[in-house]
Amino acid sequence: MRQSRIGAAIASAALVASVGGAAVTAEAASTSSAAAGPVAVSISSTRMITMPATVQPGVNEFVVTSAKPSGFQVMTLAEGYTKEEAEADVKKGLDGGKMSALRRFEANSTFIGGVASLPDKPTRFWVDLAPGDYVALDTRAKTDVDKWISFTAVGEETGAAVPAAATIKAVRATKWSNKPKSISNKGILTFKNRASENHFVILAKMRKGATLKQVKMFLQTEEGRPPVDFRHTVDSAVIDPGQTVSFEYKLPRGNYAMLCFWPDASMGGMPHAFMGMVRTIKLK
Ligand SMILES: [Cu+2]
Repeated sequence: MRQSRIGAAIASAALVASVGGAAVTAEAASTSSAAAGPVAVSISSTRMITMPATVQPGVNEFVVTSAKPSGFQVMTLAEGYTKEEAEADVKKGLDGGKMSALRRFEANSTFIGGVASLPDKPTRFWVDLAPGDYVALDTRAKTDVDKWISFTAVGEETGAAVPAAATIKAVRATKWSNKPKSISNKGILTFKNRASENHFVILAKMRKGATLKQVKMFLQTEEGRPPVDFRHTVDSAVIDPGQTVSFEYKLPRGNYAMLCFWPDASMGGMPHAFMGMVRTIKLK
C-alpha cells in the first residue's frame, strides 16, 4: 500500500504544512481581552504565536501575520485529552505513520479552521466559534508541546457574518463535490467539510495542457515531470466533518488540481488524493 511518499514536488509547502509537520507551536497567550474587530495573530520567526487569550463566540475574522511561511491551525481537544498526548500522537501518527496514534489523535481532536500564511503578508480567515476552549498551533513548527497556545471563546456573540464567498465542499467520505466548476482567481474561498473524514484542500496550478489523468498518474507513480506547478498553490487548514472555514487567496488564473492529502487511518495512512480525492477547477 502506498504510504504518503508523494515525492519532493508534492511534499512542498502544502503537504509539509498541513500533514507532515503537524507538530506545533505557541506560547502563553497575551493578555488582551476580547474586543470588536479582527483577531490579530502574529507568529514570530521562532514560531511563537501571540494572540488574544479570549475572543468572542460567533463568527470571527482572524488576521494572521507570520515571519515565516506558517500554517495557523485552530482546534479543540476532547475533555481529558492533553496537549502532551496530542503532541505524542501527532509525532507517532502523522510523522511516524502509526495508525493507532493517528486514530487516537483524530478521535480526540476537532479541527476548526485556520489559514496558511506567507511572511509579512497578513492573511485573513473566518470561522464560527462556539463558546469554549481552543488550542492553536503553527503546523510548520517543530514538535514542542510548550508552543501550543490556548484561547477561549467567551462572552457576547460577535454577531458577525462570513463574507460572501465561492464555496467548495468535501462530501461522502473522501470526495470533492463536482461543483463549482470554476471560481474567481482571488477573493475569499469557503471550504465546507460535509464528508465523514477530516480534510484540507490544496489548489495547485496545472501545467499548460496537463490533464486530470496525468495528475492521477503522477500521484501513483511519482515519475516524470509533475503535471502541477507547486509554486502556485494555496492550502487550507484541516477541518473536521461539519466544519466550515473561509480564507483569503490570490492565484494566477488557469486550471488547478484540487487535492486533499490528509492521511486515511483506515487505509494505512494513504493520503486522500491517492484514494481519488482529486479533481480540477478553473480559476478565472
Ligand atoms: Cu481529505
